[in-house]
Amino acid sequence: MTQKISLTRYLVEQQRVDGHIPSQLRLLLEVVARSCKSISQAVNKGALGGVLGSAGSENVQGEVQKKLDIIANEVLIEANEWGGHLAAMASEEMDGIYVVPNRYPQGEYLLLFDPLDGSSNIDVNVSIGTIFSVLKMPEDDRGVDEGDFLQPGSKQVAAGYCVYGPQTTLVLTVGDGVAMFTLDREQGSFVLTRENVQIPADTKEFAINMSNMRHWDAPVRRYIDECLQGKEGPRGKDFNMRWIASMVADVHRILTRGGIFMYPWDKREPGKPGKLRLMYEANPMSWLIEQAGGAATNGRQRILDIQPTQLHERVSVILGSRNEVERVTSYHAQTPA
Ligand code: P6P
Repeated sequence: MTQKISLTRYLVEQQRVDGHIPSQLRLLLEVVARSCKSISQAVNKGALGGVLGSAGSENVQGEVQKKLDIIANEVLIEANEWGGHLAAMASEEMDGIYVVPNRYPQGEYLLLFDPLDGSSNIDVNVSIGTIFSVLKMPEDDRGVDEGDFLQPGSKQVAAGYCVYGPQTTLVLTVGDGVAMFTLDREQGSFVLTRENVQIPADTKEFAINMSNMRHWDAPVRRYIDECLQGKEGPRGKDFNMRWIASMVADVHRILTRGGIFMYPWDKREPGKPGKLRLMYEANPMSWLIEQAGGAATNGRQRILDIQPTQLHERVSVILGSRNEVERVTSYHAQTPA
């Protein structure tokens, strides 16, 4: 029987063999994984745990907060603030950064997260997830502030998500490929179930919210129109469509079997570059996708090269199977910005 490799053993071996993970980063990732286990348990209780429905408040994005959004955020803050590995945290659910209180030692890492992505799906029992990104504090000795977080996605030292679906699966990269760990509820530990994940360069499956079609820019309209024409059209093959309205679940499908995910700019709110957030949704997901051989752009630029100017800034996202993302990006290049 093949031996089960736990997340802890995987991280220790990455630290020992590849020197890839300093001990403080290993500690951080284990604490995040433990937090995801706690969030999974809260999510799985559903109505029995009195955790469904809205909390009656709004987040910085002006979105109604679900009770589980707040619970997940609190779990991540409380689990990570005392360990000495972090200087500060940032969350979709908090307006400003959360600096580790003086009563705890400060570390050299910055943790960013969307504590519960896809929360509109909570009450209808559809997969949701936690997305996280890890940066290092810039090398200088002054105190931590929001500006320290404003680093391009290429500076991430770790990124991942945990999807709370039929299985609870943690997906992680530290820059040496993508590994997947499934929660063994009997043992209470994450077990390695896939490593060196690779996305097929081509696909027949696209993910986009089709109800926004009339609002899209021409390059996106062209790409989707060609997919919809199927075998008889310029692509010469039929396409399938999926849209779970939970980025974690859509990205997990793409990492598992390929595909292209698109949340492009649209003219409903022309002043906004897109709906999804750069720092704690697009950047971690884009790194995972690239580490698995895929591509991720905003239509015109590699997402990981974008220099952020605001903590909660939004971005247009096109990611997944490399040849498809390059096709959509080429259509944008043929159209003046
Ligand atoms: P729409 C969830 O709220 C989210 O941020 C992503 O997880 C998801 O891909 C997208 O928004 C869904 O947006 O407009 O289709 O509801």
